[in-house]
Amino acid sequence: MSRATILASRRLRATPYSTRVAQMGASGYTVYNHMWLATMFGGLAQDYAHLKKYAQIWDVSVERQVQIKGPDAHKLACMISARDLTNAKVGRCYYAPICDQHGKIINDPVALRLADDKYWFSIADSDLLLWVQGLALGLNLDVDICEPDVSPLAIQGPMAEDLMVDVFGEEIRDIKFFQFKAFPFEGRMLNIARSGWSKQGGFEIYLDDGSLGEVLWDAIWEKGEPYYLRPGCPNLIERIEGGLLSYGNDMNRENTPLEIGLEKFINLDSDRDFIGKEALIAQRDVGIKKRLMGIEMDGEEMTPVPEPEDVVVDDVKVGILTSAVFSPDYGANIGFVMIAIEHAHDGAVVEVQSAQGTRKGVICEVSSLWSRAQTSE
Ligand code: THG
Repeated sequence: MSRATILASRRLRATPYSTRVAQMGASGYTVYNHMWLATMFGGLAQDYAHLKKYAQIWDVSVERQVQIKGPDAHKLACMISARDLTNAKVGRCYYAPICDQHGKIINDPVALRLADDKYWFSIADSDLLLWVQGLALGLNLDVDICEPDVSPLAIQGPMAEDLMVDVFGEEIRDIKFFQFKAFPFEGRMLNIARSGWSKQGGFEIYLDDGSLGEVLWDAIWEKGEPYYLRPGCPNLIERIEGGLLSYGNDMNRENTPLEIGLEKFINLDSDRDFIGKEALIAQRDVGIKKRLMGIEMDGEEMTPVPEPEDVVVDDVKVGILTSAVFSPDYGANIGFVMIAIEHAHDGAVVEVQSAQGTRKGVICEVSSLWSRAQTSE
């Protein structure tokens, strides 16, 4: 890989917290929704160990909101979402994969219902705004669609709740997982959800005024000491252990939700219609040909894979490794593979032909990576 750096420009958008992230020592970045996203501070393993014990503050502004507002907002939200939002409640979040007419995933956002006639789709890394605006225009729907000035700030880790209580008050404890409530801050009401892209627990604060970015960051930072607060970011090791899938890495426009194990979020048997439904029913009827699975690999400690690597059985390529890294708590290299259905079962043995050497791999369910990472601690 090249060691050259990325040159900053207006096209690569800064966030309301970018100055703090830089001051506090981000040591690596990626680009996500045309924005800077830190990937590392002290190092992947150090950030990971800290995240699993204390509290971290994450600039996740890259989780941009596609706002749909107006008389047809609910209708459009239901149409685009493979998750059934028919009875979506105000104040709740829903993991809501979005498919095209072929059932292929365009994005896998978290949907928030803010009001009867207002949704935010908190998106992964693809330009969902264009798809939603195009549909509204083509279908002549009475909605207003935009990317509002909303930049989530996440507080994650086992000590996140106590820290949030110190900043926003005891009522923070009443927020249930994947629900949100509004809290006053600097004369505004900010939506705060119990959610976030880690399995350590925590909150996401949807700041809706970018000019308050540093004020919000500093207000939390000042209360952070008892909780060993440090800056952080979505962590590769922790999210693989936790089975959190990354759009663009573990799935993309070539995959359907059935292939990546999201069928539990999608009801294909109800009357309701949504884009991609027929294609998904057809795929379910013939059966999927490949599936996303977990994998444990032996050999030297792996560093992140920049390219998908071949997964081979008897010299025949049967899949690709989509993400991988060494996990200290698991005590092995772990990752995800998109693998032919014949091999997509617990205990299947494969060979991974990695740029970091050929190694043996054993397939498992995505969810079983988590349990093993707990028990070996
Ligand atoms: N928070 C917000 N927006 C986001 C993300 C987020 N946008 C991009 C990306 N992350 C979307 N992908 C996911 C994937 C999984 C989850 C959240 C966002 C997640 N899943 C829970 C789990 O797997 O345990 C449960 C989901 C459920 O029960 O509905 O949290 O992180 N704002």
